[in-house]
Amino acid sequence: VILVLCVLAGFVSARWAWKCDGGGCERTSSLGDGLTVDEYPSLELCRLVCGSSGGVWPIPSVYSVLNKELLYLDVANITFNIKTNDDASKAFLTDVLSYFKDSVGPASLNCSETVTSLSINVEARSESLNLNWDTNETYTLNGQGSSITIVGETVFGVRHGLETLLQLIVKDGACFASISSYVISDKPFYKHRGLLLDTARNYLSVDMIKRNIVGMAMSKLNVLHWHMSDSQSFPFVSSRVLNMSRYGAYGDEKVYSPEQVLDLIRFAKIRGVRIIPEIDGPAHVGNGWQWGPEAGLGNLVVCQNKQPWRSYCIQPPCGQLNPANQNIYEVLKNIYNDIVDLWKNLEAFHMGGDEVYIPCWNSSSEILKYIGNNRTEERFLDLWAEFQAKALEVFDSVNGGSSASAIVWTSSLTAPGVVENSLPNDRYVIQTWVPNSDNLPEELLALGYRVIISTKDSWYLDHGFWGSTSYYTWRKVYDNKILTDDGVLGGEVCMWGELVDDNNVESRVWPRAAAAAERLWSNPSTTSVSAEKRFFVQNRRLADRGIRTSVVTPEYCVQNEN
Ligand code: CP6
Repeated sequence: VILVLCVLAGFVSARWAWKCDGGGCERTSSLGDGLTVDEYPSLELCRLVCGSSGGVWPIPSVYSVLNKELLYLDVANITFNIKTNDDASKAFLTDVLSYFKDSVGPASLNCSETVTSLSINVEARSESLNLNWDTNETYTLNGQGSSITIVGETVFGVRHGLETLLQLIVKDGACFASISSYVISDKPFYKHRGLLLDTARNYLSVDMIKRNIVGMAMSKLNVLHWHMSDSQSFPFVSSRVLNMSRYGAYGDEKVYSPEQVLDLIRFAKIRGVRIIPEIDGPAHVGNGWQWGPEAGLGNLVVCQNKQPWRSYCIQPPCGQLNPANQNIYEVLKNIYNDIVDLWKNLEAFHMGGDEVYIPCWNSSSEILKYIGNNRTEERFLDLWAEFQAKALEVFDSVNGGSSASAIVWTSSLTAPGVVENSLPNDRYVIQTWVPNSDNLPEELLALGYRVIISTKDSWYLDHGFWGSTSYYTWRKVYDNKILTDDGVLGGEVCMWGELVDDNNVESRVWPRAAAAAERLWSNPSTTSVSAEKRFFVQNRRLADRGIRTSVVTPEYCVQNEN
């Protein structure tokens, strides 16, 4: 009976074979009695052997196959050897390796192939545990039969190597397989490879943020830009200014406590992701700031909820900080202090600085009194620049005097002709969100600013809020080639939160953020056309890890070459 079952099982798996025809993987139509040469039992295995760069996403700089013969692995028995110069790096890599073990999949169930046990040797050459724009993320990955060696300049490079290795260990029914011998050497094109999540328009649970961080780690994205606050809500629990979340959160549970923030920072770091927090201002504020008068601090915010909103802001509900009231800086200082306490080594901080609407300030008698009779646009821009300078000064005062980079969005304050006199180019990094047709990024680079690019016509994942129905497909995201100037730190795809919450955010972010990830890590000269098959594989990996990623094509196109 057992013999009959085995023959049947062989028969069935043969039906579902994929054939490597040199250029790609084709579903075989033959009902055979087992696999012939160049036939593989699963599409994933076929792509590993036959597809470009083993199906690895983002595509590595160098990928050479020395022996493509399959090797079946006993993933329950992996020996790890960690080589570092210090205990902290060793402890960090121990955490990364346990992430690796948890991610490789359930230990081999009942694999009928002969399995080899794996020995994974990892080495981080330098001692730095800081993840920032100077971090060297280079790695080499050398697979020689059952022995795998990953060498990175830093632990973060090693981590990327392990992420690549995860993609090269492919599940095949009850077995895990890899190819026998290969060498990969890899490094990122851009230093800053980000995803913006907005938890102010709608609350996202800590678990949901973590799920997105896992997707980021899988695609070697390294910055989670956390847009924590906006005019609608202030969910961050500031221990020094508890009123912010008391007045500003959507509910008692819809907050991020200090413990949760610490947990997220740590969770992200193990996955090679640094979280850059954004407390937006002086515009995009409101909820959370309304307690000033009761506390004897005066009006901290002006135009809050003022109608008709189009006269006072760009998006309702209106609200802008009141720069005539010096108490706002003491409150900001306390909020920043809590942020600095949690983040410790905060080397980049996002100050927002977007979409200040001058008519709001111009409608406040308090502010008009403060600025005197000169009510020109230049005077209001000066007031705004004064806000940025004072906010940065209080930030510096609590950040141990270290000069972290301050990131701001492009706005009328960052226009050439204004920006040079408002924001020193050695302190500010400017995040551009103009369409590709606009040459503002070039102009800012010429003025000596470093920039992060979030192209509005390709990298805004929230499209729809402004009434358009066009959908930003993964191809459009992938094909958005950004400037390659040294001053371009990289880019971010933005998931603004007006129309997403825990129910749909994952499927709007994924797999498009993975498309941006390859643009930012590999920056291939080719387009999405040649990346398509690997991209489909990556999307399956995301789904296999439990991420509710969107499907981007009929499965037919995933299974067939043409
Ligand atoms: N929220 C904040 C937003 C946007 C910005 N800042 C935004 C503007 C235009 C589009 C999408 C998003 N929702 N705080 C601009 C940086 Cl099309």
